[in-house]
Amino acid sequence: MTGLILHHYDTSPFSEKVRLMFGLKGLAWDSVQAPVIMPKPDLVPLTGGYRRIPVMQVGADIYCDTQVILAEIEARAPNPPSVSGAGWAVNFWADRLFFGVTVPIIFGELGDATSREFILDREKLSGRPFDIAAMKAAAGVMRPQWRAQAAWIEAGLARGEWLDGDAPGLSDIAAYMNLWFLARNLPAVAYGLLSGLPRTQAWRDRVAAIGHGTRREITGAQALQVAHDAEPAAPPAHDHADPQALAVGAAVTVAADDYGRDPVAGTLVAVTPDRVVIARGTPELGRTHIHFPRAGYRVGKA
Ligand SMILES: N[C@@H](CCC(=O)N[C@@H](CS)C(=O)NCC(=O)O)C(=O)O
Repeated sequence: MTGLILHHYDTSPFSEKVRLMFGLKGLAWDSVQAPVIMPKPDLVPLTGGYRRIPVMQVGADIYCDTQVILAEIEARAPNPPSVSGAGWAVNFWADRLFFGVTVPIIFGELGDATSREFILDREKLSGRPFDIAAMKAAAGVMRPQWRAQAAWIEAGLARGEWLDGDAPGLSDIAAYMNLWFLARNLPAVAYGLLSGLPRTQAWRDRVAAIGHGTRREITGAQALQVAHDAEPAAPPAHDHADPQALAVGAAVTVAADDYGRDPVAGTLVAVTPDRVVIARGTPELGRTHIHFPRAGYRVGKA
């Protein structure tokens, strides 16, 4: 075991950010391939109900959402450093705004070939109809939106090879996710939308060449056994200036504020300005600590 376990699937764009971060840091990691739709019987016991992908696991510590996963990788493997300038803000833009225009472009084209099971699953995930006709109608409007945001990457590369400066980092990986997702599904559309953006085209190849580090497959059952056999690591120091005045030991729920809002219930272990950690205990796994970002998540009283 390498210690780092990633629950993911190969076609997941958010997972591609984490795989590239493993590559950037030259890390070895264990891969558990999760299903693309529910049920996810080897994942949900670890997360307490969070179903999105990817999830990172280190022993009995479970990291939900790429924001907290990437921060944890940075903390555990600080060299080479990956966070500079407005890296976290670029990451949130790429996850929400840039991704928000990439999805309708892809599913406006591919929606008719999408299985009924997938559509029903994503309707449950979003709480909204998976409206292929609306995505088709929106795709035309979204293409210039997408290209405008790709042009920001082009502008960001005017003075160097990387958005992060002299070396690749979080901004490069985050911004790249949407190019990867579009090009993997609709290569001709990506080619068209990137034409006239030569620095971005060359940068895309450089980011892809970062690779994924050293990957080894393990099973979901093995990952559950790892959690069962481990104790959670010492949590971060609790922020007593927390604006919600959350108290250690309180019964809370944590839920995403965009989609996949299933609340996860637990006992508050610590909050920091950018993270919330809750504890859960089950007969199957014993005590686990589940980590979520603050940005994009709501913490409520259980
Ligand atoms: N903000 C989350 C978003 C994750 C996300 O949207 N993941 C997609 C796959 S790329 C997902 O979970 N889709 C539903 C599923 O796989 O069940 C993150 O950064 O991790």
